[in-house]
Amino acid sequence: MDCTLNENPWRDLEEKIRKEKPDVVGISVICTAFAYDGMNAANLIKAANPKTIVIMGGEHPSFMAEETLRDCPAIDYICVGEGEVTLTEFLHAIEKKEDLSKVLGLAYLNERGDFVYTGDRPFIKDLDILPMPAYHLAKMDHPFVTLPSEGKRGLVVNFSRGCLWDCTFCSESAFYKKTWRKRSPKLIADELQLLKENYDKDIFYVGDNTFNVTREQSIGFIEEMLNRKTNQHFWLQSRADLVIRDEDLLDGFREAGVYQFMMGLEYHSDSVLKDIKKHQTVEQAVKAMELLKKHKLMVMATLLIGHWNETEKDRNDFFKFFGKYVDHFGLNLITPLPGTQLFYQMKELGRIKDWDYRNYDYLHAVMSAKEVDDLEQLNLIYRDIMRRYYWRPREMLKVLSPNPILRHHHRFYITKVAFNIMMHEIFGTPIWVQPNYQEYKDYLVERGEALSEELMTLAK
Ligand code: B12
Ligand code: SF4
Repeated sequence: MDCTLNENPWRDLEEKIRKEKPDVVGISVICTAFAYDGMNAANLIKAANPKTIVIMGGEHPSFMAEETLRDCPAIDYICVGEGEVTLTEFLHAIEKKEDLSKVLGLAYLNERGDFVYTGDRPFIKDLDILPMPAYHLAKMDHPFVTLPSEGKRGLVVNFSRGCLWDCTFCSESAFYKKTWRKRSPKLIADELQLLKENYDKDIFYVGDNTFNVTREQSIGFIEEMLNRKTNQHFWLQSRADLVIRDEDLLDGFREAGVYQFMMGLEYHSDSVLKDIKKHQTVEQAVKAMELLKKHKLMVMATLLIGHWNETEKDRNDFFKFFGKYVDHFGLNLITPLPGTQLFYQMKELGRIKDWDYRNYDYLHAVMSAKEVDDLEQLNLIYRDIMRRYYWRPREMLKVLSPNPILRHHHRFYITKVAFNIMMHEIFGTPIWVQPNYQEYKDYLVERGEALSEELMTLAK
């Protein structure tokens, strides 16, 4: 059950638990920003059926296992790391009433309240042993499952895990301990073909952190897609240095259906890139952007502002630099996600000013910068850059672009994002809230639960 797609996120979950009385429920927390909602879900499940065993997984609970278990007693176990084998062994052990301390990758509090970690679960060596995702169980045509591309509903797919680099802010690299594994191109193509034939899906955001770590993988993908002729379209993620290395493959990528590369270019100065251990230079960023344009591929850059030494001049230069090159502007505020090197560095330096994990979504400042101590001021700076970017005549004209992807993307961002920011600033309306979103405390009120003010604050 993807609760983010429920018409009534909490009520539908509670009704399902009451009706089905499951022995075990697994909760997935894919983002730190969702940590409290995961905990709220655990509380609700226990309230609806106290006998249900709750196990939680995902990056955030893996990194913060003890804190999460102590903050939320409704969570019985945490799966630390990759889930498939651990969950299977866990369920067998529960069924046979075996000793759970023998199941690697589990964290829990024992009867005395001590934190227990059973040890690292080795990564699955060959991702090809995993079956095809159970798409028939998912709400494939739900209106919120959407990416603004060609006016059609896209889908996120995932064909590899991890990354070989170690950027200080990256939770993925920390979670997969700087390793990279992938599905074979044949299985990737089988999955894409199934998505085309059974669900009419032909536009994808490939969630792999770094798609073309090896040339062999890229060549295999290109060949498979050219052979299958499924006429599907992809937006891939990569690094500037790998795009440069694979220049000879860029036409092949385009012919295989790739329309855009998203690269983590982060900033326009080598000193910041060095500081965040990007292992990449501004010169490489420019070259990669030029090559992509030369080969008629769109450029999306994910960018980070809010660095400690950043000045107003830096931000203006940043805006000018990236405003010149990119088709899609992925602006983020640098965030010390738990588990990352940045988190431990910033914690030690005392620079983290906001510990409310709901704000750890790259869209809210949680650390101050040397010249801007006030987080709200940094949030305003962020929104101002976004608004300035999209309100430029050059960007506005993209809503009429002959390129359907660019046209739809910009229509979406200008009407939904830039307009939303403007309304927020004038009338204080909320920004980017999915229509069905309900805060847990509002659900508790709806349910008729009178909580004390103190508990209400805790019910994040
Ligand atoms: C798909 C995706 C999305 C989709 C989510 C759709 C959905 N409803 O699932 C969309 C596009 C909506 C999205 C949005 C956002 N995302 Co996103 N997204 C991803 C992406 C690309 C893939 C996630 C995934 O499915 N991975 C594959 C599975 C196999 O890996 P996994 O989730 O880690 O799960 C494994 C283990 O963790 C464990 N496990 C996980 N859950 C459980 C549960 C149990 C019970 C058990 C036993 C084990 C277990 O087992 C799994 C298999 O081994 C990741 C990047 C990535 N490559 O992982 C980013 C990522 C998760 N997203 C991220 C972020 C920040 C966001 C946003 C906040 C961005 C924003 N500013 O808006 C929003 C959040 C909005 C939201 N509503 O969730 C970050 C999270 C970083 C962090 N640590 O907080 C990631 C890691 C990308 C990144 N590097 O920045 N995202
Ligand atoms: S290159 Fe991207 S995925 Fe790899 S460690 Fe850096 S930020 Fe993470």
